[in-house]
Amino acid sequence: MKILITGGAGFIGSNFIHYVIQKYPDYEIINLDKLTYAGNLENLKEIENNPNYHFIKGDICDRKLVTSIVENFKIQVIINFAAESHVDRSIMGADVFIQTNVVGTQTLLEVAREKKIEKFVQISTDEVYGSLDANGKFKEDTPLHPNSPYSASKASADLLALAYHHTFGTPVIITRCSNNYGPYQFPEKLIPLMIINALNNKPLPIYGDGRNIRDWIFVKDHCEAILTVLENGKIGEIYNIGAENEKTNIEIVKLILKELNKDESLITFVKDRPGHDKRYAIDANKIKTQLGWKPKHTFETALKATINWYLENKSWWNKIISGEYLKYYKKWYGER
Ligand code: NAD
Ligand code: TDX
Repeated sequence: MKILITGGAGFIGSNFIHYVIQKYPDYEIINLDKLTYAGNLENLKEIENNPNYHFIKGDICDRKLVTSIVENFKIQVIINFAAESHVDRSIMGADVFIQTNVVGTQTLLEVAREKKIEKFVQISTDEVYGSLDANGKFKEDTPLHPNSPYSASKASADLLALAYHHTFGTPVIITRCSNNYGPYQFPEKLIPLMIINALNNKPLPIYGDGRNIRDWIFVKDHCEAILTVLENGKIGEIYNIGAENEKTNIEIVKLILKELNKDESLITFVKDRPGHDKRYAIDANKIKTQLGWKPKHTFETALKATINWYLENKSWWNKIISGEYLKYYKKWYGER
């Protein structure tokens, strides 16, 4: 199998590449990544010399480049992880989100159509469904109601993917997963940000009252679900992915502090995120019953493993939390 993975130098993409290379050493993987602030080739250091792995620096919006990769490597499958992925950054400036998440996805779909790709997996998110109150869960047929520029751009990409399937028969499958955590996650997202701030004895900024709820899944379970969908998913279908693990943000932060033996006085309540979604919860029964996938990790053990990973990889994140990150951090949190 020859797979084009876009955004493979980011958090989930790099975890996915490690997972697939280990499981199927004979698969050929081509990683196309623009290396934005979120892309990091260190995530893939251990496999960079693997003869079945190829990295190409480039933009998914570059149709000529994508076409030449598909032709030269005889690509059969595209898995599109590439995206601008942080809600707060989409609030600070949405342009690049529309460019990469919407125009970029459409560019890939166009090449997939033209070159008759065998499968196109669009990695989407539960955020396209919007926000829940205390009851209910997102199902695949829950109406789309994205609330942030980020989620609106991801919902747009989903609609384009479905339209390409409907109109041209492009073999699209969409996955919509809940909040991920694990190794290599960029420390702008809740869990790594809180681990690193706690380790540096810096304030832990909690938006609003800390009672917003997210449904957490370990990244390796997400990767396994994506591979399951790639292998057994039905063309034209959407699959929700989640691990039935709802937690308030304040619960998460307290767990991290406890694990690191740090004082709760580090917790600082700050101005809320504008348009902050209250609750996400995934109903993953379709992938469980139809494709036989289920998560293997419990939150307690996988959170501990994640914290240990950040403890053991200080040089990885120390390099990140300077430069662009510092500018972003000062601007966003300075205003709260
Ligand atoms: P990330 O921000 O860590 O990584 C994104 C990667 O895409 C980076 O390597 C970046 O360099 C690359 N990229 C950005 N723009 C590009 C472009 N124009 N061309 C080529 N490469 C480009 O994101 P992530 O958290 O790994 O998320 C991966 C995918 O999964 C995204 O599509 C996201 O919407 C989705 N998702 C994420 C989560 C989560 O909790 N992180 C949950 C559900 C779905
Ligand atoms: O400093 C913070 N303080 C805080 O209270 C940060 C960064 C976050 N939060 C809150 C906001 C959310 O309620 O924590 C929760 C999680 O925030 P993020 O890590 O930014 O994730 P979220 O906004 O839920 O979106 C994530 O899940 C779905 C990913 O970033 C998306 O890429 C994915 O699609």
